[in-house]
Amino acid sequence: MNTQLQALIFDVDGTLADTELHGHRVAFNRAFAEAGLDWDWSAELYGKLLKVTGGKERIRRYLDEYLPGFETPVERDEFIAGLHRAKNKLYAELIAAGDVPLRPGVKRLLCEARDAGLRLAIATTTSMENVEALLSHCLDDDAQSWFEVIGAGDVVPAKKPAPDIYHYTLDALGLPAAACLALEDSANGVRAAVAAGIPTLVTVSDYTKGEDFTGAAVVVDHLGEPDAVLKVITSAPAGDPLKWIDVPSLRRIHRAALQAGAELMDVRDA
Ligand code: XBP
Ligand code: MG
Repeated sequence: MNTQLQALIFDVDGTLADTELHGHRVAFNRAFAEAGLDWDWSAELYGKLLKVTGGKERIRRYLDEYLPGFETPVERDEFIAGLHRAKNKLYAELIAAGDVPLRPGVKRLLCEARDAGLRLAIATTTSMENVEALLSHCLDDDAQSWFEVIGAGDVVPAKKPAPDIYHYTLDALGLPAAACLALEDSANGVRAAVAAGIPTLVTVSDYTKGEDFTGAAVVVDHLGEPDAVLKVITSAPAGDPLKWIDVPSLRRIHRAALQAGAELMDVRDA
């Protein structure tokens, strides 16, 4: 099997940009206010709700856990879907207003990867319209076309930490897991990518630092830039210290992850 690195699969929220605190959370609260609800998701409460992936699923969990007696004015699924639609519209406005920039190193790495002939894909829990808004406003008008596959939202029934969205993306790329590298920011994302057998690099975000990233090939604070070097949190591959993530360092991380996986299998087989 050709296990050279051929494609990068990016998560969106928390990885391409810190979208949660000043993006999705604010948009949820505005949607609640527009609907005449006095719900207010503080930064702290939102951190707890983020353990549930998917905006609709998050609203449902809030109702179940925090407002068990709440009677929805229309049927529950319809009520949740309506709030979620409104939230995504407001989210797109926040993105268009420039409230959520890309994380350090993201644009540089995407451009370098394209120049090096690596294939690009996205595997995310968030809705397709949110991906489109982020890519076109923060990256480039035609940035959607940079990604051969965009696996998003409800295209699979089970969201992260289930591996389904990664299986969907691998199938669409026509590549084995070992030929790809996933970039994630959360424990739920790592569980999904690792369960699909994909070596995974983590850039932690404010909401996810301290989570359990077992199975990740390397955990760093961000992708880094020549003038803003990254910090390795765990598991740097042997060799020169990582300063910023570029294509050669991705190849090195990918090789080391495959080798570590093979050694683990040898130990298990022995
Ligand atoms: C993060 C999520 C999403 C977003 C909100 O996805 O869990 O639910 O918080 O987006 P990822 P939606 O890290 O996989 O990109 O409201 O569209 O779900
Ligand atoms: Mg994420």
